[in-house]
Amino acid sequence: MNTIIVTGGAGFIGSNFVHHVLANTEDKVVIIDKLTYAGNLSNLERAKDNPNFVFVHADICDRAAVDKLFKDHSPTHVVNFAAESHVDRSIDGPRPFIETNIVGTFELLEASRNYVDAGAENFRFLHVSTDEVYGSLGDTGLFEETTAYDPSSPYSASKAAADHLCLSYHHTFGLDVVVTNCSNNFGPFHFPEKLIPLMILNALDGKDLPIYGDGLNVRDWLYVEDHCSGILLALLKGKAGEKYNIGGGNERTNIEVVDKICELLDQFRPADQNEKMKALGKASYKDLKIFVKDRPGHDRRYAIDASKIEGDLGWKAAFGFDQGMEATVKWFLDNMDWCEEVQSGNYRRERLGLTTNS
Ligand code: NAD
Ligand code: TDX
Repeated sequence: MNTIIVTGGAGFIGSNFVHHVLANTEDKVVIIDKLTYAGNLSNLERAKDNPNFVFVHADICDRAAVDKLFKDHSPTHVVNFAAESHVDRSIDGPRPFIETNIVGTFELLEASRNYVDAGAENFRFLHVSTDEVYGSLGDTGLFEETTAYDPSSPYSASKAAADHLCLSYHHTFGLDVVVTNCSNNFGPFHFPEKLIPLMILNALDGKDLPIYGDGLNVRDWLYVEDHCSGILLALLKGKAGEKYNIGGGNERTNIEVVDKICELLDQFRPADQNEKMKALGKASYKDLKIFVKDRPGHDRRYAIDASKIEGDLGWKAAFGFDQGMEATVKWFLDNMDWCEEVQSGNYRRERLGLTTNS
């Protein structure tokens, strides 16, 4: 049986990964999470009585806490999700991105190196990263594992730095490290600052659906469950020192994504059954779309070539875009209590990430 330390396990993808591991393996998961605005224990409610589940409230930058975690649980694996993850927030305030994404990853790597030096065997460190490290594509081409890094935002620059640090620990110290770079995820427990959940919740409230710039920026969307299966496969079967790109081949413009959400809401919660829409006199959620000032430094297009993880490890996405979107919209409609709860801090779906000169 493996013992997997999952950093950031109370966030969006981390919590989905915890549920995926508990449902598909006999392994034990030990979560370390600082519970920032993006971390919510309610994401883990379903797992809390599982004997293979342990939660530790701590910061990955706190080396003493990380060392204690290794000592207490003797992990076979670490999967590092913990991060500041929102590009717009990295424009408003980059410092926490440097601290958690770079320094926090460094502390985890140092703790791992000492742990292995002290005699731990068959230990692996998997770092969860993003396609944003590769920068922006033009109209054609795909990101491959060998594509040069060219990050645009403080967020993607901090993730790029962490990726380099992780792989340097493999090359220099022989630590067993794997890095995965995934495209945009969506699904249950997605924090409502991000495009898809923000649009679902604003639409249901009869609020504007703010599309940045001309709305033609392209993202390659992947249902979160498919990302989790890719990470688990890379963790158990990937080759040390390798990078694996993960993506669904679902390129969509932001306008297409928002239109899809509106179509699903028009079907599942028609405007004439929504008091807020009735009060506005609007017949379709599409009537709420507005174009707003663009994100500073907005990357135009991301698209992943996932042929390496497909060919070498046999990974395949199980969910198509439409299928994943339907499941996601239904999940949000069925979990409005969760939506209320995670927004009970000081975030009210306001516009983030505009610089003074933008
Ligand atoms: P998220 O913001 O929803 O969750 C981040 C989690 O990390 C939260 O639970 C938070 O409390 C925790 N955390 C933050 N700082 C911490 C610290 N110092 N110590 C311990 N815990 C801390 O993020 P997400 O969308 O679930 O992303 C998870 C990882 O996947 C990130 O590394 C992100 O870069 C990467 N990623 C995300 C996407 C995406 O579409 N969301 C795509 C590719 C890669
Ligand atoms: O209100 C909005 N309007 C809008 O047009 C928001 C919040 C976003 N957008 C646009 C910006 C992007 O082109 O939608 C697209 C997606 O935006 P985000 O949801 O903020 O995601 P993105 O910036 O693409 O980054 C996401 O995918 C890669 C995650 O947040 C990262 O953590 C991950 O690394």
